[in-house]
Amino acid sequence: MKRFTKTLLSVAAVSAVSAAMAVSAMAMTATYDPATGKVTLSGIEDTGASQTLLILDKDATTVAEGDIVQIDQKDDGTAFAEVPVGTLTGATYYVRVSGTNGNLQKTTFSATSVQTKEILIGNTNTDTVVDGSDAGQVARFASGGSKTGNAGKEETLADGSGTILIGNTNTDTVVDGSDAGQIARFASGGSKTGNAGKTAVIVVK
Ligand SMILES: [Ca+2]
Ligand SMILES: [Ca+2]
Repeated sequence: MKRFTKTLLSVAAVSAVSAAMAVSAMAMTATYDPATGKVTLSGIEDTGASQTLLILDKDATTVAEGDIVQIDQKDDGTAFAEVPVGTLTGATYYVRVSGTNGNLQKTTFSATSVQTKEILIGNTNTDTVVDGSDAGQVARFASGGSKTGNAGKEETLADGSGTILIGNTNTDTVVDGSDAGQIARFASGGSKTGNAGKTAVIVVK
C-alpha cells in the first residue's frame, strides 16, 4: 500500500474521486473502531487494478486538502479492507473509493462511539472498594500533602452531562475535607451523605 501525504492532493486519482461521486454505487459500508483507530470497509465492488481511497470529514463536492482525514492508494488489484486513521473526534466521516475501472463507491461512518467505564464515586485509589484509604487520599489532596491516587482528577461523564472530580462526593466544585469525611463515613458504615459508593460512567481517555 502506498500512503500519500496530504501535500500530494493534486494527483489525478484524487480529482476523479472528488468530481464523479454522483454516479457511485452504494453497496460499500464502513465501521470505525475507536479503540484501534481503524476503519473497516466491506461490500466493496471490484475497482480494477488500482484503487484510491479518501476519508473526508465533510461530504465535499470538491475536495480540499483540509477535508482529508486519510488518503491511500493500492495498485495490487485488491480492495481496501482496513484503513488506519487514528483518533477521530468528529461525528460523521465520508469514505470514497475510486478504481481504475471507473467504479466509484462511497459510504459514511460514525465516530461518535467512545469507550466508557463505570467507577465508584469516592474510590480514588482505583481498587474495587470505597474505604478508609480513599478517605485518606482525599484528605491529603485537600490539605496539599503528598498526592497519591486520582483525587482531584477531572473525568468526563459518558452521558454528556459534564465532568466529575474524582473524590468529590458531595457534588460541589472542589475536593476537600468534606468529601474525605463523607468517604470515611461511607467506609465505616455510618450515616451516608453525598455520593460516596455510588457509581458513575466516565469516558476512557
Ligand atoms: Ca478504594
Ligand atoms: Ca466536594
